Amino acid sequence: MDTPVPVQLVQTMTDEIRVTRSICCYCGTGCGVRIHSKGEQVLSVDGDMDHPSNAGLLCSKGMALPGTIRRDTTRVLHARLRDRQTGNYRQIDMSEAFDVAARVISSTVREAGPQAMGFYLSGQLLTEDYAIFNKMARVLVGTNNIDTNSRLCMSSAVTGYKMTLGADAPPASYEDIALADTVLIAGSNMAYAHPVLFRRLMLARQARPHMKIIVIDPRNTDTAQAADLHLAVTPGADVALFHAMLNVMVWEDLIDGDYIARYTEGFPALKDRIREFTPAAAEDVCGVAAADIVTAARWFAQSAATLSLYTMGLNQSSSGTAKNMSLIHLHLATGHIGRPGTGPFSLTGQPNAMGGREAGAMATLLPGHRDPANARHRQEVAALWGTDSLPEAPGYPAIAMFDALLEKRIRVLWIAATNPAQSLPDQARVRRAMQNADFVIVQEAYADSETLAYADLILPAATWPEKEGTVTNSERRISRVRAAISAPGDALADWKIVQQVAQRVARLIAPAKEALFNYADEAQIFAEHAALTAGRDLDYSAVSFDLLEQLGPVQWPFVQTGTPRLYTDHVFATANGRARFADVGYVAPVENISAHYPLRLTTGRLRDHWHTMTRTALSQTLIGHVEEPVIHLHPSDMARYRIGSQALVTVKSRRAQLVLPAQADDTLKPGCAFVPMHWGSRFMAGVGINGLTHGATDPDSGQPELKHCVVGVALYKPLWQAVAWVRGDAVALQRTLSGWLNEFDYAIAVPVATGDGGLRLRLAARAVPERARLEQLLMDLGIADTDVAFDDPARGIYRRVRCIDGRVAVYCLAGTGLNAEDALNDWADTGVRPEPLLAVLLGKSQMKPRARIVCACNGVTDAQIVDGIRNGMDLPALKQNLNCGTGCGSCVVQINQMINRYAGTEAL
Ligand SMILES: Nc1nc2c(c(=O)[nH]1)N[C@H]1C(S)=C(S)[C@@H](COP(=O)(O)OP(=O)(O)OC[C@H]3O[C@@H](n4cnc5c(=O)[nH]c(N)nc54)[C@H](O)[C@@H]3O)O[C@H]1N2
Ligand SMILES: Nc1nc2c(c(=O)[nH]1)N[C@H]1C(S)=C(S)[C@@H](COP(=O)(O)OP(=O)(O)OC[C@H]3O[C@@H](n4cnc5c(=O)[nH]c(N)nc54)[C@H](O)[C@@H]3O)O[C@H]1N2
Ligand code: SF4
Ligand SMILES: [Mo]
Repeated sequence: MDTPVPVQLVQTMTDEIRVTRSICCYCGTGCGVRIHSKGEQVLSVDGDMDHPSNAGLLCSKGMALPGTIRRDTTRVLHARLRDRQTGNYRQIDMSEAFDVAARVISSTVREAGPQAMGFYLSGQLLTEDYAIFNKMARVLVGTNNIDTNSRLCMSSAVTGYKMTLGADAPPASYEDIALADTVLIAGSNMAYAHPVLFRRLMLARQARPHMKIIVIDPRNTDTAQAADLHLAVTPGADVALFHAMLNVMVWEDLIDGDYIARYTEGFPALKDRIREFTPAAAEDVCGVAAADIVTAARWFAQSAATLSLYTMGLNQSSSGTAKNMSLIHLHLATGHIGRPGTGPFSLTGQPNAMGGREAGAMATLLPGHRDPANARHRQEVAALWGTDSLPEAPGYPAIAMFDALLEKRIRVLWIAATNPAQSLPDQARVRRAMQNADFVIVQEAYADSETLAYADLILPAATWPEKEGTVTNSERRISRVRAAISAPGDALADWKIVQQVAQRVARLIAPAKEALFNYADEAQIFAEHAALTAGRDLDYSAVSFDLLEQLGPVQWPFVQTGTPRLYTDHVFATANGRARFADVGYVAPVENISAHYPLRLTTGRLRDHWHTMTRTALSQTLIGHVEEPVIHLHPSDMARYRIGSQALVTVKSRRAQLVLPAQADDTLKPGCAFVPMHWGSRFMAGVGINGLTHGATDPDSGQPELKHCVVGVALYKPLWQAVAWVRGDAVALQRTLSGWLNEFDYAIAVPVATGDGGLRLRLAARAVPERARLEQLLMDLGIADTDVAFDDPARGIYRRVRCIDGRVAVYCLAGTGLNAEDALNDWADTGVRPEPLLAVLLGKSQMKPRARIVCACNGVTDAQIVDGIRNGMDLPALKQNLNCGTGCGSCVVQINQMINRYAGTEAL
């Protein structure tokens, strides 16, 4: 007889803590992580000491990953189909969902032709996901209409590399950061967007005190504050600046004539072109002092090894390709390439934007860095994919794809792992396009993405840490992503969803092709993909899942070993082996300032949020760094337009307007404004920041100018305002209250990091809202009738609080008597003790400003740190006493800024 297994033992087995080595799912640094999990729960994440890209380091977002993994309704758990008539969704099982998708796609192809179908994907898919999507689009549907959000991100870097060096390949490695003598950082806020690389840079400088850091950014960011030289360029004017640097190098004979003669072509024409870009002439265009341009040129040219790191400040521009090329020129002219510590190193944004470029899952690319306009390339790929030919008609890049959708040239769009209802520019147009579509499929992992509202069919996707596959990071390093837990509900890995739909489409329109999608697992897809790189610049046909298991992450090209550095023989990837100087001129941004739109608005990232926040808004530790969207304005502009700190302003562009609180920020150039990209229509009235931006693109890369549009600001004078706070699950509360946002000129609903958490709602209007609506709002807040109420409904005044078990559970302060500051600086100890709150509601006490989290890892607030500084603590003392800055270290720059500002001051 079998001995029964003791229950205790079974439990220990399933409760065992497993450690899974994988990769962080956020930025293109591609840090190795170790996921500690138990059953289906991720307990914690730490840095993988053995991963060469981060050697154990992680930033605040990486550390906070466990808080973003929930298996509840924050996830898309099941497929849902919309009834076109009623607009209602019905849950369906996965096989019905696959059938529906297959029927829609095959009938569209049959009736309207392959060009009526479009795929809009993401730099956050794994290489295997891309590979199968790409094969489905080109082989089965027969269209090149496949593009990704990398069009908004890396496409100018791709064209910049191809047009100068001949191939889309960042030539340097992270180890070069520690070997450089001059580091030029252009249009990159690494301290926020690539924090682990920034840490590596700071450590490198400690070890090499002579290292010079130059930062080119219109804002004096945390990154710029660490620089030896900050060039506050006028937004959009980088080409003029780089040309002027080259002008200085030529004039002062700092170029490497021998290098130029032996390894490059095209220099004479460029040399003629840059003659007029004297530092004095450039000063007017790019707003950087001529003397600083000269210094930057000398530091760049005269150092033994110069490395450039650059990102969206260059790429997201109508002259993004020219910006990339004119920076690469500086490397070619001085020979700072192909040696340790040198090179033009474009940092990738998303975790697998590189993989997408390698897999060729974009309208302008084919697998293995091939070109869909090249007949030989098409033939090579067709042969390897086991089909006769690939489509010739050019596909639409992202912006044009949504235009085509608007104009019904594309009828059906399949969207995966991106949230275009927030991240694409000119939202009004994008949203109209999706509304206009015959059918939209949205394959999504998280339940609150704005784009889901436009879906006819919702497909539940697995996400990190539920997926297996590979990613390639900025330094061309291919790493394995491994699943630590299973996917919740019906969610499936993206490639499995595509496989199921593709096989069904094949059965309906091309039965012979069904077998082309017979993959047993990720390793097989990878093997086919890797074979497509054979003989190409990126060749990693020798890499397999087995090899990655043996060797760990490797850098391409990988023939016998990986390649840390490209072009060490100075033979470039062009037809004749010579790198090319391109004769590019300076072209100003598409929009120019005018009397109505006197400010240049730029947009970008914050340290602790990721894009449209579907994940980071779920983490209690991440939401505290910056809780709400504001518009940053220079103090001189605030004075000019008579805007007080925290006052609400109307921000108006040629397309839309938005009401936001203004925040004085002297890190901006006068005449410039900044709004973070993260908050969309889920969190605020309107459609978010991309209502304001425009869709004009770079002519070579098709990348939109997300970093520049012109706006006007005017004080918004609310007649009526409200601030409310509700304790409870922020996601659930948000869903209940989000319907209210568009009833007001200004409205936000954001999760709260401090105190009891919950949700904060702020509203403003120019008239007192209707009484019935306000009373309905009190109902939705759960304070329709309370013991304590100070109301004057005629004036829209409602001061309500409800306490449960001696703690505040919800309050609302609404009325005409509030000034903006009262409403914006709401209660510090949210929900803890009722008495002081009651005093505030009665108007007998002032509100205290809220504390803000500085150190996300250990939850240390600005108030605590300022207190410590005022008590004489320096950085080591603060670390020791408060524990701040001792986790991932992402906040150390900010703490140092606070020390500079508050040391020796006293509390008022
Ligand atoms: N915390 C966090 N990190 C991220 C992300 C995130 O969402 N959150 N996203 C990832 C992704 S996909 C990307 S693409 C990267 C982006 O990384 P970054 O490009 O570093 O981030 P941004 O904040 O978009 O823009 C960088 C800087 O460009 C500056 N800039 C604006 N206009 C100009 C200009 O004309 N010239 C120059 N020289 N500079 C200009 C802005 O002031 C800003 O400081 O970050 C990645 N990492
Ligand atoms: N104004 C302005 N706009 C910008 C930018 C800017 O600087 N300024 N930057 C641009 C840039 S560089 C970028 S990269 C884009 C980013 O823009 P988006 O790609 O729209 O941003 P994310 O929020 O990362 O969207 C990813 C989506 O995929 C979902 N998801 C997560 N994991 C998975 C998965 O495994 N499978 C599937 N199917 N779904 C998943 C997430 O919940 C989320 O909804 O924004 C661009 N837009
Ligand atoms: S730097 Fe931070 S966000 Fe980027 S991969 Fe590393 S841990 Fe993740
Ligand atoms: Mo990006």
